[in-house]
Amino acid sequence: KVKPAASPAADKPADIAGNISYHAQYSPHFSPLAFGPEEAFYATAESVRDHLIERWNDTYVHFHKTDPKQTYYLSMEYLQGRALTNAVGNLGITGAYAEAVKKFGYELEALVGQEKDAALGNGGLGRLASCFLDSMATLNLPAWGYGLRYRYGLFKQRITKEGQEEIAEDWLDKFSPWEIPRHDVVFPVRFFGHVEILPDGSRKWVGGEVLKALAYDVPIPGYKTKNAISLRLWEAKATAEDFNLFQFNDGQYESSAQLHARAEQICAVLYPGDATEEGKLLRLKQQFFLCSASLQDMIARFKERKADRVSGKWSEFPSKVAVQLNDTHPTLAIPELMRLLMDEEGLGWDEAWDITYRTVSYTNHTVLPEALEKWSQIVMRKLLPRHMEIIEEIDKRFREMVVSKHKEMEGKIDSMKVLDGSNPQKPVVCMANLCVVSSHTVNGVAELHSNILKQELFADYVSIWPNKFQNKTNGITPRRWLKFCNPELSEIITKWLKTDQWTSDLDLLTGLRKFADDEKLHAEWAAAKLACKKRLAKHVLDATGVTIDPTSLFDIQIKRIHEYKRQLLNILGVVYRYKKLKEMSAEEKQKVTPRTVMVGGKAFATYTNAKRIVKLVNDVGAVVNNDPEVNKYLKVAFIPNYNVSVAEVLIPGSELSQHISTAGMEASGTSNMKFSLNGCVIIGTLDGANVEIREEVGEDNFFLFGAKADQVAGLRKDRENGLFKPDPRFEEAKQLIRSGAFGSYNYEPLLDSLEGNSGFGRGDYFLVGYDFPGYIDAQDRVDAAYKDKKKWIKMSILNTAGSGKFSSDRTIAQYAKEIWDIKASPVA
Ligand code: DL6
Repeated sequence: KVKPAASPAADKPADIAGNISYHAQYSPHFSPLAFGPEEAFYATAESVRDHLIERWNDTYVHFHKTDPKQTYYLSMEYLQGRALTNAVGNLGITGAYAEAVKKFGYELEALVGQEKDAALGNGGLGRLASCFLDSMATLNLPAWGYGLRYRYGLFKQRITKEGQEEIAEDWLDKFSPWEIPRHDVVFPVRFFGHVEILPDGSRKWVGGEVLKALAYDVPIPGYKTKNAISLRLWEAKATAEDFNLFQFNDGQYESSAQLHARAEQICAVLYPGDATEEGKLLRLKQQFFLCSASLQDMIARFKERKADRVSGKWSEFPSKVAVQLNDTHPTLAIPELMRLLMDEEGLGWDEAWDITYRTVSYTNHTVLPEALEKWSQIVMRKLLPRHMEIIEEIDKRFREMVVSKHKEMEGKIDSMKVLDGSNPQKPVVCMANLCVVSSHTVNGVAELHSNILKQELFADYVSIWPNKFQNKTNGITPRRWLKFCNPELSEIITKWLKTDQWTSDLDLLTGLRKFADDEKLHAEWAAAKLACKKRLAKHVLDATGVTIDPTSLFDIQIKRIHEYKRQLLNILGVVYRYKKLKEMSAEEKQKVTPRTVMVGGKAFATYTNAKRIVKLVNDVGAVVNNDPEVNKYLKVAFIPNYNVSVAEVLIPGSELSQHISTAGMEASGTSNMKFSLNGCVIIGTLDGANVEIREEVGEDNFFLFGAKADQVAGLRKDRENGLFKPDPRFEEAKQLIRSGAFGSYNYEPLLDSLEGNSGFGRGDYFLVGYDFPGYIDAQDRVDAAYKDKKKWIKMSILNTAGSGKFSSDRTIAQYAKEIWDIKASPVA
């Protein structure tokens, strides 16, 4: 009944409704007879997209005219989640859209639930990239993200009797209303082939197969600004010329379109299994595809913005372009930029190297040896022969530089080399070393992590380049992670601070400290928390069938399942708690703090021990939840398919969250920041950003336990030498699992990993046994503190009040000033 309006709506609900109606009719993806919640979501999203496109176009034109230095963030992962709430929220049109969709009989929240998560990432690294985009746009920075448009996002996790099952996540099943296919932005990307030496001595990479990279742009709106930046995602394509019509007509359907099939594989999934040689090759292809397409695009834009750049002016490049490598996955940007500058643009090595070095910077996100990428030189040479030559030259020149300028470091060269041929059968390229040698700046993601980089992983380089290494403590966007996901608490904060400016100046939250004992605030705070807990309890019931009590303590651990993150420590603690409850008299139980433990996270499909942990949590839950003697005091729920949208429900409803990695192993963590911001108290080790969170919120408002990072190596040695004496409580917990109390599944390989070095045992590398007693004691302190409601609410308020430092606006402002040297450029 609403009159269609073709032009983008203003912020008037009637106009907006007209525009939604227009999209329902003229951007039809569905039968004209249907306008259910799904159709309404797509029409609404397309209407919002009109606003985004306007801003995004204006921002592009503005940057084109003003030609500022621009940053390009290269990342294999983005965990964008849903976009609708964020888009209307950042544009300041939530109320108008909520009213508009009412005209069609819908609540905006109901439509929001129709959207699929864009899960083009795996965990913290990908979500960090998405938070960074939000902050770049909000701070009006000339900055873009580049990534891959994976057909299937991170798998959907289903929990069955056997444990985790993985199902392809089809986020593009219908279509994504947020992306704009750019048929005008296409670049060739070559694989395989060989290097030819031309008569003038220059080199050229020829032959092999050439695919096309097609751009899809996702506009990223800033909060309360006219700027909208781009997340440009590449898709691989083959062309009509690659299609063999003769073979097709001859009935050879598969061979007629071989290149098309190979193109489809490139962006099929994020992190394809790499146990096979084919899998490894595909991953390397993906990485190169991202780097090559993105760099060609940057160079094209560099030229486009000033006519005289077509014929050179290359020395200007680093003052116009900054490239940030998000971990080592986009390392190939280094040799690719060198190749483009030398072989395509005709520069000599020295000039190309100077430009590359001044353009590229690298963020390290892990010190885990297995996560530090090493690529086979054989595979690299086959797939990227010219790049292998360039990497060899970089390695050679680096060694020569050390010998000539840092003689004292000559003996250390082995730890710094780019090419490692120590195993002649399997020579490798050390990607992190290539990044350090070729970047002007290297940063870690929390103070502790950056210190470990300087003192351990990259210590030898520090002697050569003392000023190359920086820290940039991670951050999270306060818009998605408080304002939009927790409207109840946000309103209270705005009311007590008498401003909503905290959403873009998060340090203002410290203003809550002076009300930390105010009873009125306590009552409002507790009511908001309870509302969020009820919403969460409904999610748990819908997703698992487990009923949980919103008055119990909500204790949450959500993150990728990994042995170093120690979900096993958590569940062993639960098993011990269960055992004690079983031994208690009815009177003793009356004194217990009822608790609901929730664990969520995905285990990588081939990571067997992580999958065993998922199974164990589920098995323990099945027994505990159905035990009438215990289930009033303890419930355990494994939350399936943890993703950004699920986190947006879980985090606001949390009271205690677990960040309990072995010290020194979690580079930063970012969910710890989200929890603390939402007034959740942390139980944790001195690891990653926990250290800084504890400093900010105050040590009385953080439950600390466990070994410190600098003790870990010694404790592992002690363990090896038989000097470790396990706490009886640790033994009791393991024994109860071994007794079959939680089913007959064979948990021996998991439990044995906590024992000595025999059998499956790896000598408890992650120190679960060492930290167990401290963990149980800390949990006892939690129980006691929770009984004192006043004390707990005060701790909760002080957590929120101390979270200002962890805004990604702060992090990105530091990158902009201290690494990229870029400045805000707002659209007028
Ligand atoms: O920096 C973002 C994020 C950190 O918060 C996590 O602590 C860290 O584990 C993660 N790193 C990675 C890289 N690979 N691994 N493991 O995902 O980065």
